[in-house]
Amino acid sequence: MKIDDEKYENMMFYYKSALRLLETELDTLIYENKIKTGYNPVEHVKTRIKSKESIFQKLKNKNYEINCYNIIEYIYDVVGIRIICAFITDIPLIIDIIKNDKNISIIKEKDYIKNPKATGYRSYHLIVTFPVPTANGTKDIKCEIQIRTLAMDFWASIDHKIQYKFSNTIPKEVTNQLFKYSKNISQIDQTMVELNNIVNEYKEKAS
Ligand code: 0O2
Repeated sequence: MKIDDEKYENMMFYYKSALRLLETELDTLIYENKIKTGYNPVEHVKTRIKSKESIFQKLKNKNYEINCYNIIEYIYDVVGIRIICAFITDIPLIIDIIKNDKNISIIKEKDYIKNPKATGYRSYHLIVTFPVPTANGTKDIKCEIQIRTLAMDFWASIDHKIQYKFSNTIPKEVTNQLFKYSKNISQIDQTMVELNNIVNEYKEKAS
């Protein structure tokens, strides 16, 4: 089915606005938290708007007809924001910062750290809505925020490149190895927290 180009572009305008506004909101939250606590749990933030091809493919995979209504209703990650942190213990701090914000409404939470995906994928996902001002009042736009450590991001980025979208067509040996490395990365994440704690205790005693 063909989607009307003009209608699609009009709809995307609001998604692009939501991305800009939510990114600014997160910048402010991170800044204010640093002023309040003296600690910044965020390493960096990456953003993207999902491509038209990926949106259509995702609707097809979910067996939905390709139209604007179904995009708005069933695709949660047209706006994607990824927050990367150094330590696994930073993740709950970032979740709290977002949950305490009055403008962001959480509609779904997926804890792929407590319950990793069968591939080995680990990350914490928040599906949220963010209000975008329009002449007729505000429009609540769905956005996905992924929160993960540098190590989880390293694994997920490589997994995305080499297997995620074609996991059925690649040798089992590759999927098995990736799964194994995801476990290794999880252990490294734990060890980094322990090392950081040792250094912090050492600094405290020294001061
Ligand atoms: P892309 O290309 O990254 O955008 P649902 O929320 O149930 O309607 P959805 O959105 O498939 O369905 O949920 P899910 O499984 O939580 O996946 C959301 C996103 O998480 C994916 O978006 C990926 O970005 C990421 N993800 C999920 N599983 C994996 C995985 O095994 N490996 C990697 N590398 N990333 C994963 P997209 O649209 O599938 O892909």
